[in-house]
Amino acid sequence: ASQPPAVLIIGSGISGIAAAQKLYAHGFRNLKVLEAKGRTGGRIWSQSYGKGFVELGAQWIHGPSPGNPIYQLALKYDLLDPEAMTMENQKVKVDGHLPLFRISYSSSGKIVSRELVANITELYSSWLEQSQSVSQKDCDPKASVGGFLQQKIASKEKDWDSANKDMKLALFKGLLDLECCISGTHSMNYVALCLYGEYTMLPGLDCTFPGGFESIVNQLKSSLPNDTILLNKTVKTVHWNGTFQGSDSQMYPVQVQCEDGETFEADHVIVTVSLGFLKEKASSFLSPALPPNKAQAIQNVGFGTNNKIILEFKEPFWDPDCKTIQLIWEGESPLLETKRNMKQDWVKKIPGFVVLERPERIGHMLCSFIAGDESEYMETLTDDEVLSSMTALLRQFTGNPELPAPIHMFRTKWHSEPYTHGSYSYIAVGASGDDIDILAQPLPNEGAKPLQVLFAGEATHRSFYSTTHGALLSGWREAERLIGRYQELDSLLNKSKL
Ligand code: 6YU
Repeated sequence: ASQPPAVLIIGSGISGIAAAQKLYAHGFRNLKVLEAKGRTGGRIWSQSYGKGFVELGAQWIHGPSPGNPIYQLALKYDLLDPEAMTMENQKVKVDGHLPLFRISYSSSGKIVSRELVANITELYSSWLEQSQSVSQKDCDPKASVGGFLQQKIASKEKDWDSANKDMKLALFKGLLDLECCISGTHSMNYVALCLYGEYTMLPGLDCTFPGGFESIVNQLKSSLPNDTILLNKTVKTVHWNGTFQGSDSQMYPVQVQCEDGETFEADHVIVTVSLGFLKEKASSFLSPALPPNKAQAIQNVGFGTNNKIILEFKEPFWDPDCKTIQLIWEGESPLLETKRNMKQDWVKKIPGFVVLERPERIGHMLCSFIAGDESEYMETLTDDEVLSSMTALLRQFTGNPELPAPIHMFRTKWHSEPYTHGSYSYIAVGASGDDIDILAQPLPNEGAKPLQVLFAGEATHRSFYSTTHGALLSGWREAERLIGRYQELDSLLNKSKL
C-alpha cells in the first residue's frame, strides 16, 4: 500500500491550525504542526486576566455576518454573547465608516464640540469611501490613500474660517492616525490608492469573544490528536526540490531543518509564517531560494506595526455609556510633514482609546492603538517610561493634573516579536493585487513532485488580508489544494485499475 502523504505545517496561528483541522478531517493522518513559540494562536493571543481576557492581538470579528467564516465557526461552537448573534447585528452595514468618538479631548485639556467632531468625521468617512471606490483603470499606480485624502482636505481648507481651521486640521490628522492603526502602516501615504477597494468589508457590527479570541483556535485544535502540534520548534530552513531519506527509510522531496538541529521530512510543507518574518528571513528560510517573482512580491506587499497599550484604572473617569475617547493634538495637521522628536512626541501618534467591554470581569480598562515608527519606538521604552507618558497624556487631555495613574498596564511589542515582526499586511504603493496571489502560489506548481511548499497566512488572501477570517480561509485554501491533488491521484489510480 502507498504511504499516506507526510504534511508539515509551519506555524500554529489560525491559518496553520485551520489547514491542519481540514486536512485531518479529510483523512490526512501523517500531519505535524511546528510552532516556534511556546503557545499556539500566533497573532490571536488572549491573555487571561481577572475573570476574563485581554486581547493582545486580534480583538474583533470584522463583519460578523454569514460571509465571515470566523463568525460562522463562533456560532457553531457557541462562543459569542447573544447580542452578537442577532440578525439585526449581522445586517448593520458599516462600510468602513468610523464610529463617532463618544468624547473628544484636545491637547489643551478641553472637550471639543460634538457637532464639529461629527461634521469632520462625516466628511472624512465620505472621502474614505471614495478612496475605496477609485476605478483601477484611471488610477495613477503611485497614488496613495493618504495623498488622496490630503488633496480633499486641502481643497476644503480654503473655505474654512480661521476660527476653527486649526482644530479641523488637527481632527483630520487624528483620523488619519487612526486609519494607520486600522491599515497597520506608518503613514497612509504608503497605502496604494488604486487597490484600496480590493479589501472587502463584510456587513455586521464588529463583536468580541467573551471567552477570548483564542477560544476559536482552541476549538479547531481540539479536533487534532494531542501530538500533532510541536511547540518550541523553530524552523530554520525548508529544503525543497531534493531527495531526503526519512526515519521510515522512505524518500521525500522536502526536509525541514529546525533551529535545535532536528529535521523532518515531508511530501508537502504549508508555510504560514507572517509576511514580516518572510521579509526578514526569506533568503535563508527556503533552499533553493524563492523564485524572483515571489521574492519581489514579499518585498512589495506592505507589513507594518500596530500596537496596543492597555491601561487599567481603579475607577473609571469616563461615563458608563462611553465606548471611545478621542485625543486631538492641537497644532497638528495632515498637510504638514511631521518630523518627530521621538522621545518627546511618540505619544502624539495615539488617536484615542477604546473602553474595553466586560469591566466586571477584567476591571476598568482603556485600550489605545499606536501605529508605525512611533509604535516601534514605544517598544524600545521600559514599562515605567510608557506608563508615565500615558499618565501624563491623560492628565493633559482631561485637564485634570490629579487624575489617578493606571493601576496596571499591558502593552504589545509586535515589531520585536521575532516570529511576527510587525502586525499585519497592507497593499503598499508599488505593489499590485497580483503580488498577493503570487505570495499564495505553491512551489513547484507542476512537474513530477508538485506542491512541495504551499503558502498560507493573512497576507496571502487577496480580499481579506490583515484579518483572522482571511488567515483562516487561506489555511483552508491550501488544505483543499492538497485534498484536491490526492483526489485527482486517487481517481487516476482507480481508472487505471478498471
Ligand atoms: C481580526 C482584529 N486586530 C490587532 C493586532 C494584531 C493583529 N488582527 P500568525 O502570525 O497568527 O501565525 C503564524 C505562526 O507562525 C505564529 O504562531 C508564529 O509564532 C509561527 N512562526 C513564525 N515563524 C516560525 C518559524 N520559523 N518556525 C515555526 N513557527 C514559526 N484581525 O480579524 N480582527 O480585531 C484584529 C489585530 C494588534 C497584531 C490583528 C486582527 C490580525 C490577525 O490577528 C491576523 O491577521 C491573524 O491572526 C494572522 O494569522 P496567521 O495564521 O496568518 O499568522 C480598507 C482597508 C484596510 C485593510 N485593513 C483592515 C483592518 C483589519 C485588521 N484589523 C486589525 C485590528 C485589530 C485590533
